[in-house]
Amino acid sequence: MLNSPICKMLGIQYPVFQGGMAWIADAKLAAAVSNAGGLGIISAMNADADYLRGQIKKARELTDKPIGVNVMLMSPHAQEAAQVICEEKVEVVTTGAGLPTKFMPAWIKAGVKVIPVVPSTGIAKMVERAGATAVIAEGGESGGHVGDLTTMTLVPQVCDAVKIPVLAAGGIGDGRGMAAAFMLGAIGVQCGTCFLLAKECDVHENYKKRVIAAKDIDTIVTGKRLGHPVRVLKNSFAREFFRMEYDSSISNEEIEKFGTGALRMAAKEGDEQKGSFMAGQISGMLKEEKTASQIILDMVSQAEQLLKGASAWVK
Ligand code: TUI
Repeated sequence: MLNSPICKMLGIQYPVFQGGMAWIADAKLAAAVSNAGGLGIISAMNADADYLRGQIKKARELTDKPIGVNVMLMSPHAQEAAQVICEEKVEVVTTGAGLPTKFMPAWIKAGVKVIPVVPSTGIAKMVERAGATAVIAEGGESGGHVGDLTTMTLVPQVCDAVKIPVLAAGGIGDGRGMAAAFMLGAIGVQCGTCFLLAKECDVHENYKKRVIAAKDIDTIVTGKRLGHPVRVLKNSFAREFFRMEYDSSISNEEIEKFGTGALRMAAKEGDEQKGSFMAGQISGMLKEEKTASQIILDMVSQAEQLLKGASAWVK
């Protein structure tokens, strides 16, 4: 059976984290993933303390397994989310879109394991020094906020740079990706896009339909000019955003305004024109809805087969 040190460290069965996708990763999805043996993660997104506390309490009713919370560090409510995480004694906090170091002493003091998402070796070393339990090295194949490096190049370099365990994210959607991540030195994976298609994921059905319909080349990175590049599915919103970025007569403020609320419009209203459908480059591989449990079991069993068979290459 596929097992790794992160399973024992966190008290989970399979080394699979579900990404804390804003407007999508709620208590229901996180509890389903944790019940399936992975680590379910609630997104604190841009919401206030009451929302997050409510989601944590709801998840606790749905599962007795460990859960995580993702703090999006660009959120104006990051500070209050950080405090709720301490008060509710969440087992794991993951962070994204910024440096979590100022929050880490309080989390560590409260017994919360801190596992930041990192886009580079420098940031990985910084959070290791600050007491991180592990890091998630996320390549630019992922959906949402992306760094510059690919998973293939980032993961082994982060593994060389730090002593703490490394999980891989970005472009991992089946057992092939998971086995490859282990070969690169990772001891687990985090997947976002494939959990969009979990039956327990209540994202709008148009979002799921778009991911299923997407081909390999159907994502694009927008937001580079604003300093927060975001990978999304191509649609009229994404094309217009991209065009505005290349028009020097349009100010950054106007572009920001154009993007405001677009993720919510995709995730909650399924607005195919004005919505921002964040999704990774593996969208083209995903063809059907499955339960969270089936997603994890299919991925893990395929990875096991591949890793067992890998010695066939060595004569
Ligand atoms: O955070 C993510 N993915 C996200 S956050 C998000 S919400 C959003 N909505 C609109 C615009 C921007 C964000 C959607 N998807 N993934 C983890 C991740 N973290 N990827 C890259 C990073 C990262 C980048 C820079 C982590 C640290 C970092 O530090 C350097 C710095 O300059 O802050």
